[in-house]
Amino acid sequence: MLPRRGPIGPGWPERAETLLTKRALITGITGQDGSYLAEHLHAQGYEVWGLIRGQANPRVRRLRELVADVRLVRGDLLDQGSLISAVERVQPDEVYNLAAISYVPMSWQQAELTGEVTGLGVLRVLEAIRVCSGISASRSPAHGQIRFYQASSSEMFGLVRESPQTERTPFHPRSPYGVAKTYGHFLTQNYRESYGMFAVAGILFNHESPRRGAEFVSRKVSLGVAKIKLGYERQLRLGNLQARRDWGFAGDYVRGMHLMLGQDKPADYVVGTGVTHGVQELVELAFEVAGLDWRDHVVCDAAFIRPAEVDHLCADPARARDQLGWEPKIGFEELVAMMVESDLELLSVSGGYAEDSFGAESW
Ligand code: NDP
Ligand code: GDR
Repeated sequence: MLPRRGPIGPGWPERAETLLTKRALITGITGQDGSYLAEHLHAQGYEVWGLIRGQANPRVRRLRELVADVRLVRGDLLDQGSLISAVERVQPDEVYNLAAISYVPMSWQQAELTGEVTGLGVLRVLEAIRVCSGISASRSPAHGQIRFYQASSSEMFGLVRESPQTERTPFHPRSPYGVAKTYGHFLTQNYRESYGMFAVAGILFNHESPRRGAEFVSRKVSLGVAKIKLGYERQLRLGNLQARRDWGFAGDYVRGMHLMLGQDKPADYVVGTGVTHGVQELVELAFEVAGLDWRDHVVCDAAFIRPAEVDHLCADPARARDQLGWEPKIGFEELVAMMVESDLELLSVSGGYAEDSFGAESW
């Protein structure tokens, strides 16, 4: 590894003995992707740090159970100073910005907060890196600069202009979340072009796992199926069953993030499977895995219909495949079965308790 360009603040000399170990700082470490990425980087020999917010964040305990070796630093995407302190403290080689308000329906209810965290939060992380690295319009980064990954989203395509979607497909976001992600995406490109920073955006399509938040449709369905199968519930209330998504496994997608930061030149990449399925197909399959018929249990509820829907997403991951050598390993059927089986086991052990605190009537 190339020597660091430092100094960026107090603590730099202490790093001399650890210069051969790469250090990653992950924002959003308590989320689905954060834990998978931490595991992956750890397996690659990285020292992994996670940014956590709040006084007593209950998700930290779960993170510790999943990834014991992660080191934690406090910070919030709403607080510029805290991000500068975190970058100074960790002195990372790579920063993965996964933190966001990521639940699309919530972005209509809390549009301003979504803009602040999911949109302006990207600016604050980039600024923390720029300031700590001493980069300015007249002073460009040297070798060993901090590399930055932004978690961009297929939601930016929204009302799609073409299918499948590539890195060149124009954006038409359909929610405050999609708009905020589009801002973060362009800003990442802008910092690359303005300051010569190694800043890349991965345009990731939907990816799921047993660690997925209970509010997203795949996990809501796998938990719902498990509750019905075990006799805790009789019904599952859902919104638009006609929407189509390109679903993959989160564990596969974090490999793509890491590969992007390992390239010689920074570029943006679409990451998805290239195969699309309907929400109804997901539902049918999930019930089938548990030996149930979805028609006996699923109720369509207008409360879950969005003000503006993204009807159809399908990735063209050719650039990721050709330039990164990235390919998904887990297919749709295997993913759905994995999630249902995991939730059956979870609820059997927990006596029906899961972290889906939203309740059936709410977004
Ligand atoms: P999650 O919703 O599971 O995790 C979001 C993370 O953001 C949590 O760790 C949360 O921490 C953190 N966070 C929220 N607000 C703040 C804040 N103000 N300051 C610091 N941290 C904050 O998301 P995923 O893991 O599923 O996704 C990771 C990223 O990838 C997100 O940016 C998402 O928008 C994007 N993405 C996800 C896709 C997917 O299919 N999963 C597809 C495309 C993009 P806390 O525990 O404190 O709430
Ligand atoms: P999405 O994921 O909005 O694509 O964003 P989500 O799983 O929430 O919705 C997918 C599709 O399912 C339809 N749907 C329902 N969705 C939810 N959550 N609950 C329901 O009851 C329900 N019924 C039908 C939705 O209308 C939608 O069409 C996810 C997030 O991870 C984002 O952060 C990420 O950027 C994108 O994926 C890519």
